[in-house]
Amino acid sequence: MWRFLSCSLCLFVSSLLGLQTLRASAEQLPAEVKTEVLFKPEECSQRSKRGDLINAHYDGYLEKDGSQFYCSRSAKDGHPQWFVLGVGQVIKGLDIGMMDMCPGEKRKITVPSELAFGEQGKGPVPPNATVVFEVEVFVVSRGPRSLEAFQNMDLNKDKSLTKAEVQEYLKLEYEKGGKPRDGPFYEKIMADIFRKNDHDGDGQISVKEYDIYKHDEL
Ligand SMILES: [Ca+2]
Ligand SMILES: [Ca+2]
Repeated sequence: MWRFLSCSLCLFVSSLLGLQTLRASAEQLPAEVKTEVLFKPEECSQRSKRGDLINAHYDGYLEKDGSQFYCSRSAKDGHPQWFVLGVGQVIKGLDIGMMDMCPGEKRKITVPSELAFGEQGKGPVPPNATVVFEVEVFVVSRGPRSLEAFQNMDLNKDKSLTKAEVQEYLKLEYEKGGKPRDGPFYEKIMADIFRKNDHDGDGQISVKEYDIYKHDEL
């Protein structure tokens, strides 16, 4: 009975306010990312935070009809994607919704258009579309974006990182996690990291190139 009453009250208030007013107030609400944990491993070795190097699959769907617009499982030969979390390498909604995830965890993340592809849309995503991502995280690699990590990686202390130096660091990270990998695996990661960070293409990541916090201070 109470539910019925409150519902009719709500309808009554809506009709009083009129649709225009409701729309205006909806626009004033800050856009929010909704996350739903689909699977969480019992053991959580590492929780993702800003600046971590993440390896994950993410499939994207339009909320309105559930149609799929992106699938990292089939795109780029189906390799999970590497990116640094929280710094604008993925859409803002994923930077927010993928915080505090464990390796092995799966989430459904619903992102309003303001934090996804906005008023323009992109490719198959129409303008002003709310999108839903199903993400699965494989690797959370701690703090490659801290100065401390840079100094640890920079073995010869010349304030520049070669592929060999970055690879050595990642190798240790994976071994710590009990998952040593083979050569081709690292080659792929190295290519990806250098494509994204070695802006002048000289084969080294300088301190300046490494500093990607600059474009997105939270
Ligand atoms: Ca160096
Ligand atoms: Ca460079």
